[in-house]
This record gives sequence, structure tokens and C-alpha cells, in this order.
Amino acid sequence: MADGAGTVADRTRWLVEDRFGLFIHWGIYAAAARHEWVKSREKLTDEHYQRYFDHFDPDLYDPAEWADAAWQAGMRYFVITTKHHDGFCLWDSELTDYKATNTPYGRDLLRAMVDAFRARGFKVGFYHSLLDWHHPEFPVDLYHPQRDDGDAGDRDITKYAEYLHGQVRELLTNYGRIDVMWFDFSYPGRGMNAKGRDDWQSEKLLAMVRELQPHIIVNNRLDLGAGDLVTPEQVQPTGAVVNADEAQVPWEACQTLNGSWGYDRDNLDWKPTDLLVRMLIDGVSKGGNLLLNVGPTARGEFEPRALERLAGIGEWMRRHERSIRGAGPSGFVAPPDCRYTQVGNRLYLHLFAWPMRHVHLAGLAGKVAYAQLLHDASEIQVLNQEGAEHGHMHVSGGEGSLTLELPIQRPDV
Ligand code: FUL
Repeated sequence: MADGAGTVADRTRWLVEDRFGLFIHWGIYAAAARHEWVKSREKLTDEHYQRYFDHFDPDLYDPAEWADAAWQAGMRYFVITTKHHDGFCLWDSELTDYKATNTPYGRDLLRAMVDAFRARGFKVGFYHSLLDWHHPEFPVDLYHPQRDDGDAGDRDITKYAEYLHGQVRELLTNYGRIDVMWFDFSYPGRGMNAKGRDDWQSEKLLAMVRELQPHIIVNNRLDLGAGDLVTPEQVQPTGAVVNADEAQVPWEACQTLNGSWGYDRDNLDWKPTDLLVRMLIDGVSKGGNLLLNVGPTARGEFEPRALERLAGIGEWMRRHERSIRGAGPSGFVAPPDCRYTQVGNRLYLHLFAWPMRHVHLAGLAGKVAYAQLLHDASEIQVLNQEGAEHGHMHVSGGEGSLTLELPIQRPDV
């Protein structure tokens, strides 16, 4: 892929260090309040979908509040949907009328957000959809709600490509330094129309992005190899993620709070806070990040179910942040139901299930100078430092392993 400033490792250093970011899916689909794909899933006509545009007035929108909630949760970068597949633009694009400034709200939603998050200390990421269900020249493809009959008609993908590139140029020119470009998503043929006319020209698009913001991290969804960042969606990888050359690459699992990215009022499938914390730990233990999503309401708020979870994660992060920020995988193999994260010579053992008093750590005999619980810095007794073969067999975990003696009760933190 086209070069940016430095190597991939140079570009992604801050992101790998931060480990935890906020994804925001926000657009007029928040008014429908039943998933950001509602237009496609329910095959809504443009006329029907227009009602969400006509009634979009997020009067309670205060991005400084969003930034506070996310910062307190321990997130340090954010990625906002500048345009999702429905084509609605959060910013005052000169290339379309289909934008926030023409809704009853009447203002550029993106600028206020970028300003507020940047002021709070966040790095800024832009999600931008390569698909566009609103643009008249976006060709026939499987992903278009009304145009899945294989008839491209006279639609001209080259005109759409011009629009797409022009909008990305606006975004990367008018909002200062942008740290992440999160494209979504490519597929075979890249929107080529039925007459086999050109596609949306990902290579050219990428070259422009690199030229405008050389340091920017570009994700893998242009389908030009791994990009700077691989983005598993709603799955936790089983281990390190590698590219076609088997080299490890930075990765970021994007995860929803409830299975939907956009605000989804009647969805009850909310992940509990402790599961979200475990997802964060699991990712870091495998060398990855977590980009956790909130879908704000059409009045411009994070709903209580989301806020409650962010606050809960923040409570945990307050005491355990140092096992996450700047941390990565360990060379040691963790016991079942446990994860290791490591920073320098500090090894953090995360116990997903509380054991029956003793936990045995393979390969660590003689290597642990001191052990403590992280939340209260209380000492943990280390048994069998000399290795299990000399130790008490009833607490041994095999040769070379040592044993930690834990409190009976799992600390509630
Ligand atoms: C997918 C999109 O289709 C979803 O709506 C969401 O934006 C997710 C992060 O990426 O490909």
C-alpha cells in the first residue's frame, strides 16, 4: 500500500499505546432507532427515509459531555461516522445537500465534535463509508436497498468516485490533523457497475489520503492488503493477527454494546460491563485494541444504558489502567480462563474465573520478585518459587510453575 510517514509501526505507535477507543455511529438512522442498516434491511424507499432527515434535530447534542464520558471510561481516541452507508453527512460538505446543515438542526455536527474531543485530549478518527445508498451514481450492488436487481442502468461509478474522493479531501483538509481514516467497506468489484465500468479507485484514494495527512493511520477496509490496522468486527481474534507475509500487524476489534452500531431502542441484547472489560483485556493480551461503539440518540445523547457501561469500565480502568495502557502480550502462557498482559518486566494476570484458592503459573518459578493484587496493592503469597518438583504436590502446577495463593473471595472491583 502507498507509503505514509514512517513505517506502519511508527504511525500506529500512539494507537497501540492507547489501546482503547470510542467508536460513534451517528446519523439520521438514530431517528428510526432500529439499526444503522434500517434503510437496507427494511427496503425503505428514499421518500420514506427522508422523514428521518426532515425530523433530525438533536437539540441536546453536547459533544463535550460525550468526550467526558469516554475519557472517564479510559478511551483516548475516537472514530466518528462522517458518512455511513445511507449517505447522510454529518459535516457541511460542499458536494451534497444531504447533510446535517440542511436538517432542522442546521449546524455542522462534525466540527463541534472534533473540537470538543480534541480539547479533551483525544486523537481524532474519521469513519467514512465507501458505499452510498443516496448518491444517484452509486451503482447496482448487493448492498443497495433498492438496487439489488442487478440493473446498473446508466449509473456512472466514475462520477461517484469523484464525489467520494472529493468528500474525503474535504474531511482531510478542513478539520485539522486527523489521526485515523477508517474506511468501510470494500468488496469484489468495488462497486463496479454491470457494464464493467471503473470502480471507486481505492489506490488513488489512498494516495490522496497519504498526501493530505502523511502520518494518518488507514485501516484495512479499502482491501489493499492489511493497511495500517486490521479491524476484526464483533469478534475477538484467537491470537496475534498477521498479514499475508505472516508478520504481526496492529489490530483493533470493533465491538458494539448491543449488537447494533446505530442507536437501537428496543434491542435488549446489551453486553454486561464485566464482559466489556474482559474484551478489552483479551484484546490487549493478544496485541490488539478495542474500539467500543456508542450509538447516540437522535436528540444527541448517549443513552443511560451506554453511559452506565462507560462509567463501569471507567471504574475498573481507574485501578487497572496500568495493565492496559502501553501493555501488550506476554511470552508466558496464561492458565485457563486467564489472560496475561505485560508492560516491561511487569506481568499482569487477569483472572476471568476466580480459582479455588490457588492458581499455578507455568514457567514462572524463580522469576517473580513480588506479587500483589492490583486494585489495592495487597501482597499475594507466592508458593513453589523453586519450581513444583520441589514443592508441595497438592498445590503444584507442574515443573517450572509457581503458585499464587489468592483470597477466598474474589475482590469486587
Ligand atoms: C460494517 C458496517 O456495515 C456496519 O454498519 C458498521 O459500520 C460496522 C463497523 O462496519 O461493515
